[in-house]
Amino acid sequence: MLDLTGKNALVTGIANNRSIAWGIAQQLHKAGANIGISYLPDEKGKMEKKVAELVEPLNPSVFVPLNVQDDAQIQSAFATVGEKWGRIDILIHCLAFANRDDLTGGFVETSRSGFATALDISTYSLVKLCGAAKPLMTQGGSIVTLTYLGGVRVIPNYNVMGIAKAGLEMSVRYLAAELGPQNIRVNGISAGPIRTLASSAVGGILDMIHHVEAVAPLRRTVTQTEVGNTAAFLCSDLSSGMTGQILYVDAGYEILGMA
Ligand code: 0WE
Repeated sequence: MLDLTGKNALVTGIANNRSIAWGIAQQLHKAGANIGISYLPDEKGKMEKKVAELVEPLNPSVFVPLNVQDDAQIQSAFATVGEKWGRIDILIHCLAFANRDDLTGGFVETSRSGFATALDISTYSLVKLCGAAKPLMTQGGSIVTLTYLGGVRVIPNYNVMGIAKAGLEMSVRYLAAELGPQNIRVNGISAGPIRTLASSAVGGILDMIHHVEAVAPLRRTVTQTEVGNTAAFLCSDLSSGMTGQILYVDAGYEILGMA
């Protein structure tokens, strides 16, 4: 059975109770994992307070600030993990960002700095976090990241995030190949559209959700809990033979060639 007892799991990317990372953290906790949480710090400490209150029921034994654009924060976060846990077994990467004006209008208008920002936060961060986690994954491990269909097909307005997700999915394969000999598995979940803080800021997201509800094989969207259960599977021994894969949790939408 799905059992994560005795496993130490660091979950990144929780912003509020709609975050996919929150759905994942809850399912890992339910399966018995020891939970660590990172949050994106702000000047006023509002995020720290908000995320701390939200995750309290999971009794996190690690709670660290982590802005992935800051190498010192990455080093410090994993130093804390090393001190508190001695070892990490599970890393959940649920991070993405592009400038809002790069998620609308012409892709050819994408600025050099906007392109770099999107790939730094959304793509390079996985590589960097894997590098930081590797010396602490002394008994093997499982790393799971979140991706989207816009990384393999054209989705209107996803633009530079599509390039970031394409790079992320290829990073999953290179990381899986490199870390496999240490029994560290790296996989991705390609989730269908879900209403979250990130997606709600996107114009037309409701129309996209209604489209999925109308045409996806299961005639609905997916929930954070369903993504969380797939993540728990990928972190458990039930998936011990799998690495380098992208699993679609999208109510079947990806198989369609025409609605
Ligand atoms: O990966 C994502 C969200 C990515 C995202 C969203 C935002 C909105 C607010 C990254 N950066 C930002 N920056 C902001 O300032 N998704 C899969 C959700 C999503 O985003 C879209 C989508 C879907 C679906 C953007 C355009 C079109 C569809």
